[in-house]
Amino acid sequence: MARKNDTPTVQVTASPGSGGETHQQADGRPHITTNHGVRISDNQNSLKAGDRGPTLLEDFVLREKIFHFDHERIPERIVHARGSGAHGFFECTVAIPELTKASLFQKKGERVPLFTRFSTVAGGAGSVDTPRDVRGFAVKFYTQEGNWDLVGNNIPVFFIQDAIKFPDLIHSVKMEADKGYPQAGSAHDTFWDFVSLMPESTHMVMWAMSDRAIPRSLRMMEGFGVHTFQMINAKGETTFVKFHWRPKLGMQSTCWDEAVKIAGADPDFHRRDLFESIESGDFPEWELGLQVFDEEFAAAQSYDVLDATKLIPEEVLPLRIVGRMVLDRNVDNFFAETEQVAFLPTNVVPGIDFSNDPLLQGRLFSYLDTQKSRLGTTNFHQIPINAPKCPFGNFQRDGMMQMMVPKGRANYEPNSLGANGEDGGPRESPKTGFATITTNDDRNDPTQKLRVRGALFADHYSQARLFFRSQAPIEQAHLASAIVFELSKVALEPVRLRMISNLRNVDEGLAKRVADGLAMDLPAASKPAKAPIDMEVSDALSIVKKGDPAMPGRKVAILFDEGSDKAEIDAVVKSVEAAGGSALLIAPKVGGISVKGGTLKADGQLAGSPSVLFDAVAIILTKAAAAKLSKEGAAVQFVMDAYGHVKTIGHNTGAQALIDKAGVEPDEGVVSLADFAKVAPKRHWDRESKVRTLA
Ligand code: HDE
Repeated sequence: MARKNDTPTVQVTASPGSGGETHQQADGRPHITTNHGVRISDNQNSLKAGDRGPTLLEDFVLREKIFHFDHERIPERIVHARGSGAHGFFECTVAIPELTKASLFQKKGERVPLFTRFSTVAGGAGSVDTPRDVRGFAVKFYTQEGNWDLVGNNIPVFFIQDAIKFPDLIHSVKMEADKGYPQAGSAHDTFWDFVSLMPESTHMVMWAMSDRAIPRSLRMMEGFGVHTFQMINAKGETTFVKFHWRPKLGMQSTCWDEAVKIAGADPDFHRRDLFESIESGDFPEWELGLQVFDEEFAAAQSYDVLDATKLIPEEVLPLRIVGRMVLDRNVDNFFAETEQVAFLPTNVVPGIDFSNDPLLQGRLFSYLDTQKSRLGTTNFHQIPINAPKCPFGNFQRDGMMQMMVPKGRANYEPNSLGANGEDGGPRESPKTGFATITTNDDRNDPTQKLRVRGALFADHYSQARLFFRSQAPIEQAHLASAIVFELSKVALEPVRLRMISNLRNVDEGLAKRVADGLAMDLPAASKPAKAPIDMEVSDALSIVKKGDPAMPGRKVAILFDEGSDKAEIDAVVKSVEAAGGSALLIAPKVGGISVKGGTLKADGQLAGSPSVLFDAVAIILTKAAAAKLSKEGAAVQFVMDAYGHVKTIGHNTGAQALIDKAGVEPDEGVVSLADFAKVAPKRHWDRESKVRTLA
């Protein structure tokens, strides 16, 4: 269930056993093993049939090694594929409880761990570090209230205003679809074609063609959340905010000629620079600044603050520096951490919220989706780099690569298993949980974002009552009996009681029948959120009231044996088929059986063709055969079941002994062969009270 994500340690070569000397070689080095822990004696030679023979399929060591290698790659990010990341921390330098209740901003000096990934946008994972391009600037804060991902860029605006244009923008900037080039660059037809047709891109093009797009170092770039976000404090007061990262080292760019030459001299220029500076203890650092404003300010600007192609000049709205980010630890493993880190703009914590920026709104869909495609499983949040460092747990279960082993049976909510001494699992936190800011971004717009249902949705019982009351008496009895049966299987007594309490709001009689059926006292009725009303009974809700079933599509069994009259059998077959049903012959033996008037083969053998497989049965026997079958369990059961299941039973006079043995009492459903086809598909419900007790 809830679990803490301890710092992950990945042992590449050690046996994953209990550790200790037995799992180490004499020189202290771990044994190399297969993925399943078996020590490998020879990691140099595959198993062959003779020293020059073919490699053997039996060589599981070789096969596992190559198999795993074959699957080492995962899909690269559709954008921002080339990136470099590092661990670090965020420190609050100015507490801002008046703006936000987010835990990481509550106390000066408080730190939270984080992971930051910088990236280019257009190039593939193996492309160079210094093309002219926007740089991604994505930060995952592992706060005590869950992960907050601030997934920004090094440029404060964007090319497009609405997420629906993003696939077009990216298709146009990436290598051209037919040629497969250029790699990692916007200097080509399709990109400029697109932006020339999209005037809203013009502002971003200014930035993208500026020296900001050829940074000297990842450590010397500004970062921006780009969109307008919202903050909410403990009193419920909200404010708009834009996020800015300011590098301690100041900003610096390369010359274009330099960038081009660096691409050849050191394609990993930025990755190396970041790694080496952290390795040498020269930790890159940024200040976090906020532009905070209200609706009045927003309304007074000449542009819309929800438009991601616009910025708010600092001179108009200065930054408030509230914290610092320090990157002080390189990754241990590029793939496990930098490649598998999955940023989600939807990762916000209580105190931080979105705005209606249509670009941001689209991003809220995209990232979760893409991580499933990239990392292959909805459980990507369990990968150590993505897992929260605070306790987390819910009722989401299973899926590929499930790493958690939840105990108990509570995998749904609400549940009352806790009252039974079981682990009922986690519950929602109305006070401290994330709650969406309800006001619309345009505070004059009365529309609210609410997790609610309309008032009339609170009527949960009127139509349950309508359904029950519209049923025929026999159907009501079946329904009550079904509930009695199901609840008799429920071992938790409070659950049975609660259910009966609820049933009292449906129909008092039903509740009483169920309570009687379980031999329980009738509990008080539960209090409905909205009192039920009595609706006009609807016959259309009843199966029985819709009338008797017709023959088409129904199956009829004709039980016969040696000596039966073929003419009688043929007549029943004919009448059933004429009415649209199908007739199947059932006998103790399936091969040729001599009957009066010929030989007949059966479609089914009696023991393997019980009457439950048919809608009605006809029994055509000689007296002698009926006497014989009266001692045959399968035959007696055949008739007994047909009777007990209130089916039509047609029979000739010869069959009477078997009919009697099965305890069949005469009623309108026990008929002569002449009348059989007319009533065959019908169930004779009046009989039911004679054969079983109903609630
Ligand atoms: Fe992204 N973006 N984006 N983006 N973005 C991705 O998610 C997307 C946008 C940004 O280091 C993808 O995990 C849409 C703006 C960064 O792992 C994908 C839209 C900004 C990163 C995606 C945008 C960004 C991504 C690809 C238009 C700056 C790399 C792989 C609505 C504020 C994060 C992935 C990392 C990555 C979608 C626009 C920044 C496909 C649909 C604006 C820094 O989900």
